[in-house]
Amino acid sequence: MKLYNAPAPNPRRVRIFVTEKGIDIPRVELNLLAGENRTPEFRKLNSLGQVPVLELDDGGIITESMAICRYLEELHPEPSLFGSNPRDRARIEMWERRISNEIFLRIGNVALNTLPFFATRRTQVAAFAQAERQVVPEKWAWLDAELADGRPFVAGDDFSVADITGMAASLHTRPGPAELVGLVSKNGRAGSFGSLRELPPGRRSRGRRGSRRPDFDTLRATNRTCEGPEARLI
Ligand SMILES: N[C@@H](CCC(=O)N[C@@H](CS)C(=O)NCC(=O)O)C(=O)O
Repeated sequence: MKLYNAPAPNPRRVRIFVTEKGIDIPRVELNLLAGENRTPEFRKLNSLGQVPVLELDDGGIITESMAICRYLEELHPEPSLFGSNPRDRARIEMWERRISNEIFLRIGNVALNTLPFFATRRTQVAAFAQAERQVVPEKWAWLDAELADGRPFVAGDDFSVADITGMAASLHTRPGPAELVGLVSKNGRAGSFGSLRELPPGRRSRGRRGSRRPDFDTLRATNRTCEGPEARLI
């Protein structure tokens, strides 16, 4: 098995997932800036020219971060990150979709429509970027209010793939280009997604029942923000 990877938000979701599962998948690192994802060879793996891509030992290909994660969940059911009963599975899917649609993809839309990197790859619509930019803080506030009931993780008692999408949304901009500044809630309950990374993987997804998400402000005050450990952990 091989994971085609790059330092970008969707591959990051898979990297966090793989880290939480405690599995090791050889990676092929692609340089997106150099267009290594646009070559005819890579397009044979993914006609959209995007990462992540999982290449199986029999040559089969799986693209789409969540499809890759679901496949890995089937192969390695423990610790469960998609839920282990019908109720949890539905709640986790619900929260993963909500965070993805309401926040993660919107920040992505700002990036796609403002970053010079994408200018030669697509038609950028500045007004759309601006509209999405305005909505993102409202959505973080919405999530913050949802989490006010004190649940330890976004879909309930356990760390799940929904938290991973929240983490990836938080990490879009840390560190990030100027175009994305201000799109991440660094405070409050939603802000603590970023700091989930501060926990060793075992603490996040194993034996975690009853544990609480760390407070982002505390971590920031002690200069343990989430920028540093990312390269090490994921
Ligand atoms: N829906 C896909 C999106 C994949 C995607 O947008 N990948 C980006 C990186 S985050 C990419 O490869 N962009 C390179 C490009 O468009 O040139 C998924 O969930 O995996």
